Amino acid sequence: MAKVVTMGEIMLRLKTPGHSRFVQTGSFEVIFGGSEANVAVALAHYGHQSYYVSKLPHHEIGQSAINHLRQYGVKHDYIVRGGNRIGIYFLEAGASMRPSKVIYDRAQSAIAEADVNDFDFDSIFKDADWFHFSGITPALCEKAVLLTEAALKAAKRHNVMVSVDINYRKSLWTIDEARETMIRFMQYVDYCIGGTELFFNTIHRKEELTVDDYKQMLKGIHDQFGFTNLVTTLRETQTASNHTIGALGYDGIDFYQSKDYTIQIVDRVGSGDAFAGGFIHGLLTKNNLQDALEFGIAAGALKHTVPGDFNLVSEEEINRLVEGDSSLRIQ
Ligand code: KDG
Repeated sequence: MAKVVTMGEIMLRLKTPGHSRFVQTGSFEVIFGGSEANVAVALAHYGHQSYYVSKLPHHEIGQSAINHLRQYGVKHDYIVRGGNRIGIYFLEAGASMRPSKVIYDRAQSAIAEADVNDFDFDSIFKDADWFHFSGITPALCEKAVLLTEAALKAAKRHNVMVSVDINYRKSLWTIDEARETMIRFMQYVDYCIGGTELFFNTIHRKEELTVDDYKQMLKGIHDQFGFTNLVTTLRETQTASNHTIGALGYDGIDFYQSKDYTIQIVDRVGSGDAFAGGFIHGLLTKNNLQDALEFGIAAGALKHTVPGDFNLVSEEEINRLVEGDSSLRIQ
């Protein structure tokens, strides 16, 4: 199996129980999550040597985050200790027509304050096969932009394949800031996931777009910016309890469309990361875009059934869904 590296911020996730509102809850469910950590867990689950790069404080909560990753098979050799704090995100799950809410408390976290010299990127990437990052890390602050760029340059020096999930977070940076940085980073990227809103400078309501709209957007991104291998998830419904997803890919010549799935939501946080992890695994093992999309979207669909950020489903369960096993139909 491959050596896969992801880099980002793992955070303490404090979720109100059930569907309680922030203003009424007296307690929180405590776990850990973070986009690239979620991808690392998925890839470890599929049997890869999955390494996570980050910085966490010396205190016990930092250790607990590492233990959590280890528990799911993620390798922590490249996690540096230091800095003052771990980021926190508070989550209130939506219900019916009330959408979920996220509050970040992550300014000046250890990874946001990390220095490029904290990491030996050449030794991290010298024998790596894949590097995945997301637009969340460079959104944290200017230092994190430099850190991401240093990682990307090292990955490319060692001919490592690179994927990005654009993962635009409007509470962390403006669309103009995101465009400027992410477009500059695209020279290092082999596979780009999502981000249609960034490249078109508008936030679309996904459920109002047709597949043809998405095709035009992917082709537009390709023609305008010259990237190949673009994929996006499709047709998300807006209700808090029900969701239909599929995926579309474009390699500069042909479009590829996956099956789609309608899902009842247990916890949708991390489903995009589950898609990314599944898609990367698909590319590493099946080496064709169509099969990678099918595996990715089935992984993303199954994530909706698992509480927490991590996609704790096996390759076998995902394959059974891809193959249409009716005992696994989601709805
Ligand atoms: O994709 C899921 C992430 O949004 C969640 O894990 C929290 O990383 C996170 C973020 O920065 O939003």
